[in-house]
Amino acid sequence: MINNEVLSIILGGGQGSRLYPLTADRSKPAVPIAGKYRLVDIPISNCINSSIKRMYVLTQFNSASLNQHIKNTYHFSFFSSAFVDVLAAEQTMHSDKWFQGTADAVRQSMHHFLQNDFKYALILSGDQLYNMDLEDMIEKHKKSNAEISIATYPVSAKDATGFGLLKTDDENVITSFIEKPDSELLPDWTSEVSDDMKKEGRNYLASMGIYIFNRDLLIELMNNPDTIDFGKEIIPQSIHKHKTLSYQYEGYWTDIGTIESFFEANLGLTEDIPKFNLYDDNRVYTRARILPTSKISGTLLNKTVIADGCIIHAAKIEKSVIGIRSRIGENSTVLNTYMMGNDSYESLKNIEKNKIENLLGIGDRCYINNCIVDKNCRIGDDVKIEGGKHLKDTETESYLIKDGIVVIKKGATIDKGTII
Ligand code: ADQ
Ligand code: ADP
Repeated sequence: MINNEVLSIILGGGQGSRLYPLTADRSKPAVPIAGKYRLVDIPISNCINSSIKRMYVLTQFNSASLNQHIKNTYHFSFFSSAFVDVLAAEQTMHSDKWFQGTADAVRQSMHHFLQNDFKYALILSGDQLYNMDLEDMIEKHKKSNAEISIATYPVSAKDATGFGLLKTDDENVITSFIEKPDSELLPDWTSEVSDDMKKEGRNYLASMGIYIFNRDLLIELMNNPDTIDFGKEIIPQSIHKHKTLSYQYEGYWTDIGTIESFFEANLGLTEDIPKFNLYDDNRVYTRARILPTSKISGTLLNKTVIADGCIIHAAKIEKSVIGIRSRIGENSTVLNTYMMGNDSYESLKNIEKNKIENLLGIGDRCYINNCIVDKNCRIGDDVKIEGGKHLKDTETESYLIKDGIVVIKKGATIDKGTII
């Protein structure tokens, strides 16, 4: 079934500087997550699971991998009106600039959206991990005759300053809003929340950056070229003029826009019952690859998820996510690590012919802890990487250290015997 009233707009990211170096040469929506998916699969799957099947993904630059991924994954029936289209910032007669902010991204792409018939525009963020029934949000929006709806989430004081905060009346209509307030303003911004949330100390209602706008209102708001951002301008300027509903959500939801939160979200998948549960009827879609099963020998595995097509001889892997086509050599130990995997295999013939010394993947006798290994890396034998808070933020040609997490850059070679 397709909801023909709704058009979905997925904000695929600005310059992606917070996720650097994962975004050094790919756009943010194309960043690999959970061993076999891409970031953009999360909002797209939420839409598909909610019968919303017309989607635009707005991205600052077009990477071949993003287009390829979308083209190869989301091919709907020839007879269906469903589509997923990528719109990259483009030079037009009216504008030669990159998207300046979230509202500007929507404004610059309005001419594409308006080619479609829709009543409601659903605006989603591309860097959040969650599983939400968006159809229910749309139903509540329609029922209450709102012009705007914002999905909201109770957060604690510690997290509150990182979000847009709001207050509502008894009917969940938003009465005030402030974008990322300074901590001295916080005491004024608590909200009435459920008993469960109170118990967890989550007394502030945060915007999840997920919006519904009625079509005509969106057109009107986008006609004002001075507004750059939804959180900074559009929402605070609109709430007193247009009925804006809060749609409160209390399930699992997390931002994955920074290296630290991205790392935590990935490792979170190794819990016995992960907060973001992929083992559920609500599917997360991704490209169907034809890969062999994973082959594991002599390895002690604990709290580890392993994608398809891996060849593993490690001694031990714990609390780690091992992505597609990963190779890990003998007597190696891998702890608290997200290894994205490889785009292709190295054939035995090639290895011999080219006398390749550092093979794709992790070599023999390595020790890797607190690490993100981007795709196609070559970590030589006897490499020791001990990430952790004792390490200072720094960057070299082949890796970056941020918040104690060592990120091996895409395609980098770490020579045998290196110690980090
Ligand atoms: P932030 O997440 O800080 O706050 P922002 O950086 O504007 O907001 O990003 C929102 C989404 O839009 C992200 O997915 C981002 O990647 C994407 N984005 C940013 N700039 C873009 C651009 N130029 N082109 C395309 N996409 C872009 C927002 C709200 C807060 C709210 C939080 C919830 O402003 O009120 O609390 O989201 O996470
Ligand atoms: P990433 O953003 O994950 O680093 P890239 O853009 O570097 O991905 O693409 C990964 C590699 O996989 C590229 O060499 C690309 O050509 C290849 N690739 C991805 N999808 C396909 C596909 N459907 N068919 C053939 N090659 C593909």
